[in-house]
Amino acid sequence: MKNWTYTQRAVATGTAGLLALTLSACGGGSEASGDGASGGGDDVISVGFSQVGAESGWRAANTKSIQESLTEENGFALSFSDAQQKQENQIQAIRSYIAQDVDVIAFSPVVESGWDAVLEEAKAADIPVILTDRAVDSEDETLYESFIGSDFVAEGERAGEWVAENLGDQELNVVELQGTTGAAPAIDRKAGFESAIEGNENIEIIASQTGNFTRSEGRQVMEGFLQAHDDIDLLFAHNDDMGLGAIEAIEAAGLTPGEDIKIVTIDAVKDGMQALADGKINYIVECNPLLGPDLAEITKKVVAGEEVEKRIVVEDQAFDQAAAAEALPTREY
Ligand code: GZL
Repeated sequence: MKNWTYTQRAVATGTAGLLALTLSACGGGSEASGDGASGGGDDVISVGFSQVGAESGWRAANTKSIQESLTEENGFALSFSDAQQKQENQIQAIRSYIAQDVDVIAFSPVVESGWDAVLEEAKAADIPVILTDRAVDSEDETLYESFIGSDFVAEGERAGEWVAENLGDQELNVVELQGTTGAAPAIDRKAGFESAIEGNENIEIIASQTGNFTRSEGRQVMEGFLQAHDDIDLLFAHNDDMGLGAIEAIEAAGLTPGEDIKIVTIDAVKDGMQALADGKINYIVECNPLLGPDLAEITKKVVAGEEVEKRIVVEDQAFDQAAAAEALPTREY
């Protein structure tokens, strides 16, 4: 597939709308022969994807959605790498995709900051970048074509609103398991939750610490919370997996999750929804991981020089215990 230069690609701008330019291929683009990329003819789009890792049930569902959407049958040659939650591994993977001269680079940035240099290198190589799932805090929005993902602030607000509406009429000591330090979902979910409970003097966050979005670290941190506090009323966990790890710690302490300590989480993956239906979690705000189809569509539009939206926010639902029992049989993830 030919590579397109930035100046020759239609660019959607906030004010001027689509800057429609005469689009023409910039000459022979090299076929990506990236490791893992299955080759293909001229009409195959080579994509290098750097994934955060395999830290949670959400991530596994997200990876599956991307790999099932960017298939050879659908016109793609996908190179996929797992960064094991390390930014340096993602930067290295992006640089290798630049060296392979892929048509498009896509990635889910493990943290918000520290991307400008490598994104400048992709821009200098005329390789468009698409962000999925998590955002970057780069000032220069020309460094990427589009962001596809959820509104994490809204997810945190929705969790906080449920707590305020259902439990806010009495003193409520909250402990918080934050996601990965510096990650957009961790920063934004915390901000959203705090804004929703602001002004309710009954609700106090008495401890807050990262569990890095993993079940094992969620359990370890919850063990520490339980040792330090004997008056915990509710756990707010930034994802189901940390909440599930915390349930193990709560039960090991002889307490009943969902009753002695209420639990609110975000994601709505199958294991979380099962715990919700079983009464061990009280409320879950969904974060839809099925971003593969949108990524495939946006990638084809970018390569074709068509206008793409700068930010594509996917729809999220929320579930209480009754809704979880009803939804479980048909959940895709
Ligand atoms: C959210 C995603 C988060 C999930 C976690 O879009 O980045 O990362 O909430 C996952 O489960 O680890």
